[in-house]
Amino acid sequence: MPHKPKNNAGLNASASLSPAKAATPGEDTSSPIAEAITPAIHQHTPPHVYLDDTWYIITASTYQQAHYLASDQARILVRDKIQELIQEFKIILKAWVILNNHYHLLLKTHNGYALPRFFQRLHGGTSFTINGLEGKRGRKVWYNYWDTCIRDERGFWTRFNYIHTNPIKHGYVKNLNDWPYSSYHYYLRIKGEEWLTDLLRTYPVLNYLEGDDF
Ligand code: NI
Repeated sequence: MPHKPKNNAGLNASASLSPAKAATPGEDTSSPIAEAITPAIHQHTPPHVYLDDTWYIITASTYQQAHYLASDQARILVRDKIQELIQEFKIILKAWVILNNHYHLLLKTHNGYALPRFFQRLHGGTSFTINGLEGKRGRKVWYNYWDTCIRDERGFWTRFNYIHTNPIKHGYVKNLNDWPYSSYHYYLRIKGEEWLTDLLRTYPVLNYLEGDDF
């Protein structure tokens, strides 16, 4: 599997996180942050609602929530494919985490209609190899994905924290440091632990945010 240490931790986050933008949560003036607080809605069924230049949290699940991403190989494959495609689709990725049977992305796109194609490519491009790792050709790997539009600063940073604390929520680890497949390490490196801890304190994660399973 191709390793890309240069961008590993943050995937393409370096492109989206200039120090000035990150210094204060929500100072990213290029994002259309509205005042209205919209309750988090976990859409279990399509249609997806696409808006341009909008932040989304995306949750994508394996088929029947099977643990097809339980190996390092599979997780690295998905991570690297995400990295490749966000560049191709010019998506700004702010946070990500890959678990054993799903992943979460916090992203912004200038063209919401590109998202279905993005996930088609991501899932299509990884299914074959994941099945190959286990000698299971033709098996359905991915189920679906859900997008939730983020409309305010609190919603944004709560999702940011939600993603990074997800390995704890799912019982994989007790310490955020111990799960390598997220952007947590990237921010730990470039922003430091105090910055991350402060965000967690300011924007605590509500467990019901994206549903119990995810
Ligand atoms: Ni999750």
